[in-house]
Amino acid sequence: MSKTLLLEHALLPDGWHSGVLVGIEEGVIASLATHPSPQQLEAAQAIAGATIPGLPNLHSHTFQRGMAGLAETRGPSGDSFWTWRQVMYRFLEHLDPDDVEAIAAMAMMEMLEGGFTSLAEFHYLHHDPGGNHYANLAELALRIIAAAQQTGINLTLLPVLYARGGFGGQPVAAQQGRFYNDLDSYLALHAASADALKVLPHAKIGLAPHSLRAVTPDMLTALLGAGLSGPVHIHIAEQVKEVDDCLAWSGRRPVEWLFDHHAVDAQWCLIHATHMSETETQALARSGAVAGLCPVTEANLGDGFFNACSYQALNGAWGVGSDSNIEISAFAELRCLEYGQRLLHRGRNLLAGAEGHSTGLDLYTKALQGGAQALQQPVGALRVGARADWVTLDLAHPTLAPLPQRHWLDALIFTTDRSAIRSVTVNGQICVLNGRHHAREAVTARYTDRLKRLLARVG
Ligand code: NGQ
Ligand code: ZN
Repeated sequence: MSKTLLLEHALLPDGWHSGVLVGIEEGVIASLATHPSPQQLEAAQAIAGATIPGLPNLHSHTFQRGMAGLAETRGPSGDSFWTWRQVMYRFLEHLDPDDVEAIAAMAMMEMLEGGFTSLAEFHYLHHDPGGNHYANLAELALRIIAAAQQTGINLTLLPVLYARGGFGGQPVAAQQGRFYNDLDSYLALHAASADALKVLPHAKIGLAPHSLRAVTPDMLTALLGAGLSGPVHIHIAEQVKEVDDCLAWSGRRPVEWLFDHHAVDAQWCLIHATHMSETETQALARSGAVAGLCPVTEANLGDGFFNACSYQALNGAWGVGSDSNIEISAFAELRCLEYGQRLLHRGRNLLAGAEGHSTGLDLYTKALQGGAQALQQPVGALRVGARADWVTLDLAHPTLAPLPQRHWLDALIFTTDRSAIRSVTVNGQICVLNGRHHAREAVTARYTDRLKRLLARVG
């Protein structure tokens, strides 16, 4: 199916243009003209407003959307990332495949409504609450895929290897049984997931050792040598305790350890990388790998601040992810990243590339590039050959209407006003109009029903 659209304003790789003619074929941008001729314009459908590429969401565990609000009650002492993780593990004691699918659809729908058009799902929940394999090893991957199919988000699926409970090869705890595979069952799971993914013509598969805590060095080497293609994502150096444990185990810090033992390159995405020395920051920036920042979740979990100013000065690649999905908003992630640096360094406009640059536009541009690289999909730019994935802003909205073009992204990101989104298009199809996803009613009704029943079981 092909069509031709005339975008009133469009953010192209070299900046804003007005009156851009876009030809779409099979959901892909097949042609793009910044100065169309009158004949070219004849058959075009006019799209009012300002169109920007949809942001790739490079890191998420969709099921955690279901526990939003359940981990914000003060515990007996020392609430932390690790006590949050205990709450998360308890939540998982009752989650069944229908719940997983309903929650994933809800999260993906909210991602689309919040400006994310593609997603890397870091999928580590594989087995039933007793740790037993489902009849189909990839049952829960299938549920993630079904949710992507229902909502229309472009998916990169990252089946996760989780085989150990801590540094030094500690066995997984009972509560981690739902995540556990040895390398052989992981490879079988990966193959079954790749097979299931065929229903989504645009999807991509990658691989993900959960963290240096959750695999042994030998396993990591074997996994990387197993002939699987696609991006490699790993959680790393998110918490100070994790850095300390890694030092106690190996004498090296996590990022340092990884670079000592593996050829980290542009295929890689290091999730969080919060606690890095200057040397590690330089190594990561030089490697071409993407830093997968999840600023809203990192704030919620009390992780710390990413070394963004040094990293940016070294021109390191980065993108953003919604991780725990406590709040789902492309704009909020970028705002939170910049605000973290402002609070830390007591400055302003810290992640703008140079004098005169818009902070919002520079943040958005970097996150588009890093996100597309981390997903290994042709997304994140309005250019020929890329997917027709974009967000169209309402220029009659009071947040944008009074402003000249150069301030639009600043207004959007720093107000995080998603009501300025008029529509969201994925693979050339509108899936969100006037703030509402086309399946919103069905998705929210099922989510609410499943969650009520689940919470009655959790108690
Ligand atoms: C996760 N989340 O896998 O969901 C982790 C917590 C862990 C974040 N790191 C569990 N934000 O790292 O062991
Ligand atoms: Zn994560």
